[in-house]
Amino acid sequence: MKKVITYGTFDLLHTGHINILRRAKEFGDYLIVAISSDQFNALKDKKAYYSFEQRKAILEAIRYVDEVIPEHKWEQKVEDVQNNDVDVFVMGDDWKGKFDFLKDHCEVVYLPRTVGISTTQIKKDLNKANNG
Ligand code: C2G
Repeated sequence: MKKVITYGTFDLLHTGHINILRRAKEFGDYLIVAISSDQFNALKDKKAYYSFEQRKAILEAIRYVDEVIPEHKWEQKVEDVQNNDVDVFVMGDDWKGKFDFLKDHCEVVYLPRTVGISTTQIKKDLNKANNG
């Protein structure tokens, strides 16, 4: 069984997230998603609208996702790849090059981001709509 892993916050789920999850799954048979804990989001200077538990439940409902694990720190990727026998690591290309150290342990793939959508933009648009 070919196993794929990807990481992210996946807050306010949108088609950009769905696109990368669908394409990541195409690289294997089993997709693990490591989603950022609320504490780790703080390290990324991100405040998710949905809690970790909510984001985990939402991701587990997606047909492309086979397993959801927590992401607590930047440094856990090598052990995640080893402990889960991962063959392919996939991330959006806004991260291009940042995780090449994983090439010693698995295939590393950066996929083009979906243009024109982001959680940050959704929040901005909603604030504008509500505040006139
Ligand atoms: N993404 C995408 N297209 C978008 C928005 C996001 O392809 N329009 C991808 C990102 O490139 C990333 C994944 O969706 O691969 C999740 O995005 P975020 O939730 O913003 O994750 P991020 O904050 O980049 O966290 O250790 C890695 C970090 O946890 C990644």
